[in-house]
Order: sequence, then structure tokens, then C-alpha cells
Amino acid sequence: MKNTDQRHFATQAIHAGYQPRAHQGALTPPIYTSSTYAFDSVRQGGEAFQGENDHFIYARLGSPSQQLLENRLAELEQAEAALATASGMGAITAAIWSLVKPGDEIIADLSLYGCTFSFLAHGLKPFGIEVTFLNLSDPANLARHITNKTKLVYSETPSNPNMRLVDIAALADITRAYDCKLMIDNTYCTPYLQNPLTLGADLVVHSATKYLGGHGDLIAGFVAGTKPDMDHIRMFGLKDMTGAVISGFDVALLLRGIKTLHVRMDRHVENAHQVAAYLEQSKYVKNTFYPGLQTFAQRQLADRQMRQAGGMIAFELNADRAQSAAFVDALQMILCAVSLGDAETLIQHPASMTHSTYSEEELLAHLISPNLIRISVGLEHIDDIITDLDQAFESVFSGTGFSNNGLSISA
Ligand code: 4LM
Repeated sequence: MKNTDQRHFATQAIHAGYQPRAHQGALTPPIYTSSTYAFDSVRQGGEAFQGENDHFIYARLGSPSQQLLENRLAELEQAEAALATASGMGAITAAIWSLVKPGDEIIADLSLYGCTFSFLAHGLKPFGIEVTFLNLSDPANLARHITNKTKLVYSETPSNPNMRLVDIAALADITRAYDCKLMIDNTYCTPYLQNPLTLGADLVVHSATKYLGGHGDLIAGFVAGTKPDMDHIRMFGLKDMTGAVISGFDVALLLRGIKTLHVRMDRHVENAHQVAAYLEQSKYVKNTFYPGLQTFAQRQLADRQMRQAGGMIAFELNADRAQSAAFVDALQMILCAVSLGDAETLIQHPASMTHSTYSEEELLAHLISPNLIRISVGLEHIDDIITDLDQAFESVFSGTGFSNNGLSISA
């Protein structure tokens, strides 16, 4: 995999956009904490506000730290430009506020991170923006529904929490015929495993809090796409609508995390393959959803679109909701926590936690099983991860018999 300037991903993750020689040899980029930037004259300041020079103005509009991060992220996503934000939700909301107006329609996939769903389903509604949720795993559903009113098509792939994929190239073939942008949340894959823009998407959005940061010590996000789109989102969605600007300190943590993304991701994937294989053969598990399994319903699409299957797995037990919760509670090393992509293996129950923004009826209608468990496979030794899963299964289910009345909703 090569990037736009023909260097490999691993090299760009470490070097892109930064020359120590230009910073007194400092290997690690300086952190700019300044909130404001001084001008030589009113004239120079005025020109900066008109976009007639490149002078920094005020940190809500950008800083040298943010600019370095954005250049590196754009390189990794093979985008013309990127815009870093204070959180993934900051990136999603800044971009969407900038792209739609009252009377427009957004078409979104059924299964989305809980707060993204809440923003689309409840946040935008009072502002006269129509949001229609469709199963975009079948592109024909989009082709049937899209009209000139549709200005944005939005999806995750794989989706949080149930691992459904959408065919990015097939969706782009449909949106291209309209004045409509395709925006893909690439958080689960990271730019190392999938590049939606090269498959035809117009915008890609990330929670950088996850694999990109990789150490559970920051909240950040970014959006990437064309330079005109990024300029517009920066000067409207970020500057005026959300103010969700990233701090210089978080830029530094994120740049540090990104340097090892490819190494960490390879191990996340290696461990996840083994955990998925273990879960699939377990008598306590009814369904395992992982793009790397031969039994994964969209395996061909995964092979075509993703470089590797990723570090996230969803599964359903042969058990009801209370027994599923008891299993999570019985884990000793694996932590019950939301978020993902950290060194620690994290497990959670979406219906109670990340996706509690969906009502019980909405969970069913949006193909999210109330019994689903989500695991973010970490970087611990694989034997210790599986030993912990094993002891939790045995302590909760062995000898007690286990019921088979769990709900199962397959993608
Ligand atoms: C979680 N997720 O799932 P910030 N897009 C996707 C996400 O998973 C998330 C965001 C955006 C979880 C957080 C608690 C696919 C977040 C939002 O949290 O605003 O950086 O990203 O556990």
C-alpha cells in the first residue's frame, strides 16, 4: 500500500509533513498552545481574515500543531485535505452542519454508533432536516430511495456495533449521479485497513479517540476530503457551529499514537482472528460477527474493500440478556468499558451502553440485537485473552445449563 507521494503507509505515519531540521532538530514536533497569533499590521490581519495570506489567526481556526496533524492524516487517508477536531462527534457534527440545510434529506444506514444515531434521528429533526434510515448493505435500497432532495448519504463500515458492511464503491456509483455526497465513518478500520475516498466516497470521518490515538488517553476526531469541502467545514461547521477544536496537547498525543498505528493494528487483527475463531467454536456462542471468518455473511465484500478484518468482534450468546450481562461481569482481566482500539481488551453490552440512545423498538428495527456483546480485542497476549473468556463462560454457564431463548438478529 503506497500513499500519494509513493512512500509506504508506515513511513508516512511517522514522517509525513514534518522536518526536524525546520524545528531546530526536534525529533518530536513542538506543541503550539497559543490561542491567538500576532500580526505585523492591521493590513496583514485583515488579509488573513480574508484568506489572502496563510497567517495563523486564532486557534479555533487552526494552529501549527493542528496543521501538521491534518497534513499527516490527509496523507494517510489519501485525501486532498483533512480537518482535525476535538472528538469524533465534533468531526461528524461539524461536517454535517456544513453540508445540509432545512428541506434537505440525509439517508443513513440502519446501524450507527449511538450518538451519531441520536444526532441524526433527534438532533437534526427540529431544524427541518429529514433523515431516512435504510439498510445500505443492499445498495438497491439507496437507488430506490435517493432523490434530488438527498444531499448526504452516511454510513459506517463495519458498523458499530453489529459489524455490517456497506459496499462503498457501489454506493458512490449511485450518489455520483446526484448533487449528493457520500460520507463514510472509517473509525473501525482506520486508514491503515481501508480508504473510503479511493473507493469513491466524498468525505471520510473518524473518531481518532480509538485506534489512531490507541492508548485511551485522548478524545479527538477528523474529517477528510477535498480542500474546498475542508475549508468550508473549517470556516463554518467548526469555527461557527460547533467550536470543536482540538488542543495542541491532544495533537501531540495523537501524533505519537499514529506513529505505531500499523504495528498495533497488525497485532489487533492477529489477536481478533484468534478470538473470533475461539468464539465461533464455543458451545455458549450462537453467532460471531467478524469479517475475517469464512462464515461472515459479507466475506467477499470484506476481502474486496478492507485490507484486513480489523480488531472488533460482535457476538451473541446462547443466553438471555441477564445471562449475557453475567458473562461480561465474570471477566477478570478484560475490562467492561465503552470505546475501542486501546491496548486493553474492552467489552461492553451495546443495548445498555453505547447504543442505549436507541429505544428497544429502534434496536430491533435497526438490526441491533439486544443481546449483542461487543469486544475490542486488545494487545495483551492472546492466551491470556482467551483464558479470561474461557473462565467467564465456565463460571457463568457450566453446570447450570444455559437457555437458548436469546434473540438473534443477523445482518
Ligand atoms: C464506542 N464510539 O463505540 P468520539 N464514530 C464511531 C464511534 O464508534 C464513535 C464515534 C464516532 C464509542 C465511544 C464511547 C464509529 C465512538 C464518536 O467519542 O466523539 O471521539 O467519537 O464505544
